Amino acid sequence: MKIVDLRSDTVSNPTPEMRQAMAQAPVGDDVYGEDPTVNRLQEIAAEMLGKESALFVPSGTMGNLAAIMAHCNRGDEVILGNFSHTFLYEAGGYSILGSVHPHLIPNQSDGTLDLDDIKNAIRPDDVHQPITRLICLENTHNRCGGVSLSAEYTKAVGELARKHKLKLHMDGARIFNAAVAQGISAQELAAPADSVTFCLSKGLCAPVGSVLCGSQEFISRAHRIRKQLGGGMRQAGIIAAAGIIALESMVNRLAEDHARAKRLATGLEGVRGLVLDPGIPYTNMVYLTITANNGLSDAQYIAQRLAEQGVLVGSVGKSRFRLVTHCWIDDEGVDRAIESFRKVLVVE
Ligand code: TLP
Repeated sequence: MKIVDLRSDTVSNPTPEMRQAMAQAPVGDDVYGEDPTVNRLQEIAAEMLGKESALFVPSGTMGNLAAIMAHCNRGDEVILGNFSHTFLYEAGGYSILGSVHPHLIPNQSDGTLDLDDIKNAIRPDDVHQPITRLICLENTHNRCGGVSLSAEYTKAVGELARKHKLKLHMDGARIFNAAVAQGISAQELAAPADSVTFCLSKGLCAPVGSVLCGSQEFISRAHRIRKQLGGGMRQAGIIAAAGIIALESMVNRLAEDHARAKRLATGLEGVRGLVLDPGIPYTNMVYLTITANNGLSDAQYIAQRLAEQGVLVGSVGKSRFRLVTHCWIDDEGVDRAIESFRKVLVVE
């Protein structure tokens, strides 16, 4: 049985073109800065994000962690959303390894942080309080439904940050989804941020890796931190080669994933007991809530029943699902997912 894996875009396998490029990649020791393929990937990434410099890191988690540690000193504070991936799903690395204190403010349903909430969270110069150093945004916003933040909004946060001498980091794990959805460049979306992390290993299909971009001086600090975190990789050109293909030929096709997410959402909206939450998807994520249906309301149980039919979905909490489209999900996969939900929820 062919598996339709909608748990995440992280499950997307590398394309045949990537495997070929990986096999043929010229390599060297990247800890010495001598891997030509890594160096090329970093140059392309910096240019696409409009930053001076870039650093290849093993994961989005390490990219965000290295960024926070490079911006903050021990005991400083970072302002971030209560639904941000960095707060929810990165194992508290910035607190444990960076000794950085989180100041949480609510994420609005559109993934933004309210400008007044940010202002109110900035600490006065008071010996009792930590020093505010950094603001983090996420684009697209995962837990808020894959919504994308606009360049105008990010600019307003950037201006606020500069006014208060703070830095702005963007977790842009899926910034190319945001760019494609809005029809603008990733560079424009990232322009107001001092640093941005993006992932090659999600919708762009590379097997491993993320890139942290920023000023030369910031990246040289992050480089040392990557070493401290054990992220210095040797002949990493083998994986960077796939990252180059990801940037050169996988960005524009993200529009197909967005169209399929809409098709999936529209189909599932018609299944009794399922409610789109927050609504028709903006990018490649479909979030749904199950309202009690024939006594069935346990998302994990339903996910198991779907898995028996070869359809894998993510469950979020007790009664919510996340389905993510990616390069290996075709129209047939979308239709099978809709049909399987219908069988489990309507027929059972
Ligand atoms: N997100 C994963 C899970 O960890 C939830 C997923 O399946 O979506 N920022 C954002 C916005 C992310 O969604 C993720 C991964 C990361 C950072 C971390 O990237 P990795 O997994 O490469 O460390």
